[in-house]
Formats: sequence, C-alpha cells, structure tokens
Amino acid sequence: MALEALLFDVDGTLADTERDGHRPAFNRAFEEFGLDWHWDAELYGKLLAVTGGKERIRYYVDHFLPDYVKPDDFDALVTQLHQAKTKHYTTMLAGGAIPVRPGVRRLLDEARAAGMRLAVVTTTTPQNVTELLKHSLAEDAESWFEVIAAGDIVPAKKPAADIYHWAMDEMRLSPEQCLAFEDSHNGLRASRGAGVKTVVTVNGYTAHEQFEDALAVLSDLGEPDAPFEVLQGNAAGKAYVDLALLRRWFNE
Ligand code: XBP
Ligand code: MG
Repeated sequence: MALEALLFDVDGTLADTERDGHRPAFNRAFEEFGLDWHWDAELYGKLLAVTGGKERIRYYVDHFLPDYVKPDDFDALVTQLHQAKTKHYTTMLAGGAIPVRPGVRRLLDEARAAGMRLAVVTTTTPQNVTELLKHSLAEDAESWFEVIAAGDIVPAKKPAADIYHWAMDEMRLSPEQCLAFEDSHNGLRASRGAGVKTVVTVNGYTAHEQFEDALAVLSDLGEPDAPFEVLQGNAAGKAYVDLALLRRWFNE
C-alpha cells in the first residue's frame, strides 16, 4: 500500500519538551501548592517511565514518597496540580521557549507540499499541543494536521496503542497506510502495537532505550547542513529524512 499519512508524537519528537519544559512546569505547580516536591533532571528521567502528567504525579507519590499520607481529596489535588502545571507549561510555550527539533519544519513543509495527510498522536494535554504548534512552528500550524489525538481522549495512554487506533479511525486509514514518528520506547510500543511502521528520533532521556522494532533510529531528522546520526537501520547514505527516504523505509 502507498504511504498516505505521517503521524507525529509531540513530546520529545516534535520538540524536546520534557527536561526544560514539562519538568519545570511541574515544579512550579508544586511550589504554588506549598509542596516541597522537586523533580530534578535525573529523577524526572525515572518518572518518564509513566506517560501522562496526572499519571506521573500519582506514580511519584506512590513510588518515591513512602511517608506521604494522601489527603481525602487527593484526586482533586492531582487534578488541580495538573491544571496549574498546564498553565505554567503553556505560558512557557507562549514565550517561544521551546523550538521544534532539527528537520521537523523542513519535513512538514515537504509533506504538506506533497499532499501527505498529517496527524498528531500524543498523550499530552490538547492545550499543550495547540500552544506548541502555534508558537514553535507557525500561527496556523494546528490547521496543518487533520487530526490532533491528545490527552484523555482515550483512557489508556501510551504505551497502549489506543490513541493510534483512535487517530486512524478518525482518518479512515489503516496502519498499512501510515508512518509514525516517536522518540521513546513507550511511544514505539504504542505505534507498533497499532501496527504502524515507525521512525525513532531519540533525545537525552531516551537514547539508551531499546527500539528493536523501528524502521530506523536516528539522533534527529537531520538537515542538509546538519546530518543526523544513524543509531540503527540503513539510511542509504542520506543526511536527513525526507519523503524519499521515508518511502524507501516504508516499502522495505
Ligand atoms: C508525553 C508525556 C506527557 C508529558 C506531560 O508522552 O508523557 O505526559 O510529559 O504532558 P508521549 P501532560 O511523548 O509518549 O506522548 O502533563 O499534559 O500529561
Ligand atoms: Mg514522546
């Protein structure tokens, strides 16, 4: 089957958002609520085992705070903390704090010019996607994507495949017509679980992870003057990911 659509993860894939974006936003929310919780860069790497911000807060409390006694309204506290975190994070994005990763804008431009269908498939909160696209890509970038599958749309977040199934159902596409971009083992489990061939671009938190099932594992999408590093797979001597290389991998 021909390649019809590109499905993009957001955090870690479109932009390097975790360490200097989501993490400080969580910490600001904790401070705002008078909590002495602080997630340093190393601890945050461990917490990334769990996707979803609310889920990550619960995981932290359950696994890293043995003496913490949950208040009766703990569920409400998690919700409020996460709302505050989203406010801090989107404020950072509105200030243009987080650029897109190398090659992202170039590949999106080429894909749009070629009439490729595009979607976002992520566990992050929808507002975060809107703000990132608007301030880090272009004012109208949200309209480039036919579907934005995000957040609590499906109850089971990545590594569950549900969000990929949801996006492809919306687009009336089968997995054999799509190619996904992910940055993490959890993301790859989700895309491959839905049967979608996947290119991985790693970042500082995920470079050590296992990606047996990827078409290729790269440092980033690369640019003509800043080639990617190939960590796994065969890039046929190319320096950057373009549609020709994607089709080559897709048809392998
Ligand atoms: C992204 C996430 C998200 C963000 C936080 O995973 O795990 O939880 O860290 O976003 P993926 P929210 O890239 O695999 O989609 O706080 O909005 O949940
Ligand atoms: Mg990701």
